[in-house]
Amino acid sequence: MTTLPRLSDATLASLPAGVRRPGYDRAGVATGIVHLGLGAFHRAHQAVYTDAAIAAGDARWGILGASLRAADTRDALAPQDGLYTIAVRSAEGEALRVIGALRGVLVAPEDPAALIAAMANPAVRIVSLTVTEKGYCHDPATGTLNEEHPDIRHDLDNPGAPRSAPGYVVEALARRRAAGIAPFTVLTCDNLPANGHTARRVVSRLAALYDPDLGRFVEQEVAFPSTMVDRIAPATTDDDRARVAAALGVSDAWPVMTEPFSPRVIEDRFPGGRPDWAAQGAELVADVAPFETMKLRLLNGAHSSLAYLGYLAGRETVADAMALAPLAVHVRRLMDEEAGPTLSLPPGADVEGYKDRLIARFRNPALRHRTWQIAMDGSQKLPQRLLGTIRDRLAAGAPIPRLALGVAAWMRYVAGTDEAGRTIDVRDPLAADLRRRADAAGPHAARLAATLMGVESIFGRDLPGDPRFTEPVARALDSLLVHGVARTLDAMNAG
Ligand code: CS2
Repeated sequence: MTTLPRLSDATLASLPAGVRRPGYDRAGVATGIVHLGLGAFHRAHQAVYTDAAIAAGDARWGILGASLRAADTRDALAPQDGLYTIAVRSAEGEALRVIGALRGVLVAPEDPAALIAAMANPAVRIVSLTVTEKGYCHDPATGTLNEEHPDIRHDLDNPGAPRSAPGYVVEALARRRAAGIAPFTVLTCDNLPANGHTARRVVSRLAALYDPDLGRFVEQEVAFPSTMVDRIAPATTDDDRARVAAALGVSDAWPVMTEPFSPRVIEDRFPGGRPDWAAQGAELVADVAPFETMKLRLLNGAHSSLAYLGYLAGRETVADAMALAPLAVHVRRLMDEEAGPTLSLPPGADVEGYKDRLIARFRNPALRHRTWQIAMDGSQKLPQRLLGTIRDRLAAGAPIPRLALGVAAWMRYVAGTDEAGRTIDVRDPLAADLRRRADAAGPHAARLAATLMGVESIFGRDLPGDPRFTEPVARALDSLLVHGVARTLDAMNAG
């Protein structure tokens, strides 16, 4: 790509003066955290907070990252001594900062034993995860371990060489227990409902399948604090790489693009200690649940709605989708009229301010967050982003037209063709099943809605039998199929 030297410890000193960099001796930093799933979300968020905590003087918390599938992150970052840039982008411009918290990167399938050994090291006090929703191998509708999941079947037969994130966590906890080493805290940062509880349920069930005693140990002795971690970090493009290299004067194979905003609310349950994230601006609280629900229902619920409706209407990015005026109106009213009223935040929490900021964040012209990226894995996302909200609304006897439209747009999307007749590259663990169902139903709204609602791992058993849900979804889907996104929104906004 370029003949510039590579970003590394050796070239750090040559960076332009305006670029913030690790202001500490990296060689003196110990590994206190193992992180599974080294994507942009982690590198834009927890690693940044931890970098600041190390810079403030606590050298116990270097991060060893592990990729559970591909080698690409390791291949990019190993020649850079684990250094990478975050580009904080907004209409005002771009601020670059080099993060030094990452002490190394492992590729789990290359050497599963090495990752387990690292996790079993007594100096490691926290194992954190951003493995995306599907990485928990759970049933999204119930939040329980999917015992038929191929990776879980594999891990039960090969506990010493697992494939799944829960498999690694269980095996490492078992090793520590056998060696008399206190367990690490399991810190999930994924967008799951009650994420700490869900992680505990999944991991302790897998442990119990290995050995009931181990299951009880995990259930009772291991801390799984819940978190609300929030920062939009779209996939990096080659243009981003070129721009960052030009600004740095050295090349970075994998810089992370992100936004100025990065709230982090964490339940303060870390028996083995934690970095002083609070001094870096994180909120440590006794109960994260209300904040998590707020984020999942307002940010992620709106994001998925924008992704499906925007993609179908030919909008490439979230900012492009927000530029479609009726879609921007819809998203705001979805938050104000349907999702917002289901939330119960502690006194003093500024929900109105959060919604206002969300609209501004979605409009950020510099981020280029693709609707296609957010549309991925909808089968794993719908339950906590739209369906939980729908259940609460129905229980309160309240209407759900805008939530139902989001579900219908997902149905229209997974059927595989956009409004211009182009094939959609649907990425989802259930894509093949969804496609088969859609093909069998044809472009007939009631049939298409009924067959897709029959996927129990998404919709559960209750919703497909409730006409207060099925009717508005089928109506919205019919309108999307017959009139398209723009006219459907116009009609809804006029109501
Ligand atoms: C997005 C999230 O890709 C998606 O599904 O909705 O990754 C979102 O950007 C983050 O949760 C923001 O904190």
